[in-house]
Amino acid sequence: LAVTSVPSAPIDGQKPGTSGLRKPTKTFMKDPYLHNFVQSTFDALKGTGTDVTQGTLLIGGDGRYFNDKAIQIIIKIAAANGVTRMWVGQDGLLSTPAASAVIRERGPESQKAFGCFILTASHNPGGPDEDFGIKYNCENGGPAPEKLTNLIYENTRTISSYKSCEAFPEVDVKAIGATEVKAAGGARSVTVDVVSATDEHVGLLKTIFDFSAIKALLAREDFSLLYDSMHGVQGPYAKAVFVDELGADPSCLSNATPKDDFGGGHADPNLTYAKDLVKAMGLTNKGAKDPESEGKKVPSFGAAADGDADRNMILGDRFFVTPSDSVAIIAAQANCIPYFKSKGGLKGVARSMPTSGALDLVAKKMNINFFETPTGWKFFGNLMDSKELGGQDFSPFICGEESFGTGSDHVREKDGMWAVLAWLSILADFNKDPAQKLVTVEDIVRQHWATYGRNYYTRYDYEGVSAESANKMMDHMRSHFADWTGAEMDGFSIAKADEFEYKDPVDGSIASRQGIRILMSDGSRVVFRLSGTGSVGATIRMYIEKYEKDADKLDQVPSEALSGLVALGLKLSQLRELTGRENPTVIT
Ligand code: VG1
Ligand code: CO
Repeated sequence: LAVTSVPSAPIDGQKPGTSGLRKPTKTFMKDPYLHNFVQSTFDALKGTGTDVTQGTLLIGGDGRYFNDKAIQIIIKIAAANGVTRMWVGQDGLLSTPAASAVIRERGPESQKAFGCFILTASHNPGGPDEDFGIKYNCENGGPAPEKLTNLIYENTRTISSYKSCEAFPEVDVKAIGATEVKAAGGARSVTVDVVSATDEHVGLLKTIFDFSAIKALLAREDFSLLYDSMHGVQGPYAKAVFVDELGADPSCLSNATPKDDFGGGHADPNLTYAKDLVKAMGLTNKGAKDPESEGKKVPSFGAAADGDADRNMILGDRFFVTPSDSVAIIAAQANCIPYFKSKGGLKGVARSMPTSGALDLVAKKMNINFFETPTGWKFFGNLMDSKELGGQDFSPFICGEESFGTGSDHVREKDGMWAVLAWLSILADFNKDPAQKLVTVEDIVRQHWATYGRNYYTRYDYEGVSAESANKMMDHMRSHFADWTGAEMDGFSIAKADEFEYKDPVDGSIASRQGIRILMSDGSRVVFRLSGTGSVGATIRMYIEKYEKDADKLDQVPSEALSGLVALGLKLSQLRELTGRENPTVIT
């Protein structure tokens, strides 16, 4: 356990974004890129009073290329920084929600995890020529707050050396069990324990949902399921939940073996990238019924996860559920889930600003607490922990984002498996009587629209734009807020144009420049943001929403219902002129 202090120097651009630091894998593989970031995190933890010699450090990742090597590097640096106990997910794996669950659930008080390094670039592709990433989660199981990530970044700009126990033996992450290394003279010992990647998470889910009710649904003759893990980390969890716990046939799982390049695919569960699943469910990549599926039998329920398994896509038989609708429907039906029912019903909900207002309508009707936060899961954590932080109790709590992220306060991350089990619970509740015709995903969504109205929604992503032109476009809009506010344009009346700023109601911190909003007087919106998860250049996101209450207008094709607003957004932003990009890379 001899500690070496290895000279180092600052490397530019190590600022964590929406969810951790993501860069090309090759950048991460070049020493001391990872070392600097990990050491800077330890220095930031010491600076904020976390005693890393107590408790446990958790380490795991989504299995992408360099996952295995990165783990060994982190173990050596952690041991040198005084960490005495580490847990590593078996095979080096931990999904993002499972990491959150392990931090919160595993071990006696004296061993509880103080934090976790999760090795993932989430939905970004993996492999030697793609992306790698790292994020740090705190003892509440949630992503490090901006306070901490800013401090980590400051440290990366002044670092002059990192510490490492270079002689620490390679840990075999395949086999469950502990490796203990004693310092010469026995003054100190460090234990690295390879632990199950799935036990805590699956155990926690079993306390939330009625597994026997879901089992009964899966046993129905007229019900079938297809779950696509997209070769990300979800495979082992999907097997543990659906096959081992719920007794489903393994054939309902596709791409369930984690691969370090996600099988060459783009492990992002949306209509464009989850194309095999979308096709199998009888849909086109625009979410419309695929004429080729006419007369064919397709599964009643389909779902997919991203690389680190915190995202989810929900599909019915030839039917796409938008993520914004999904979170609203789960909230409206929360009492189908024992976790919420047993706590006296849902008490609070939140969505990120660009997510549609469908959830707002549910909160209003249920008369519960509602919050609109900036993009990224870290902002939900304070609301969930409000009571512990001396504020109000908003638990039980549900939140979601338009980017296929949904979850609750059972952990402090979005949780792809949770969302799927939530939908299966709702379906199970609607289909208790095996003699009755199956109530489908589509039936449930249409019923929701009939009650609340429909929030037509779409997101246009322009990937790989130059940072300069993207910033120019944002600045161009900023300079026009005043003349747009109150203007009538192309049949729309603009009530307000501004830039979203969030004051955290729990700790009072302010997050500014969180997206440009052009709000119409009828409640429709066009929102612009620059992505904080890319690894090179800039990605522009344009979010479009239109609310429709008229019962005769609930069945429009979204792209048609939204075309006027899309045109207005492109015109006002001058996106085409300023970036030279005619069409988006992805539409979700
Ligand atoms: C994107 C999504 C955001 C999500 C984030 C992390 O961020 O828009 O809603 O929380 O990814 O998800 P951005 O800054 O690129 O828009 V994940 O599954 O990549 O951790
Ligand atoms: Co993810």
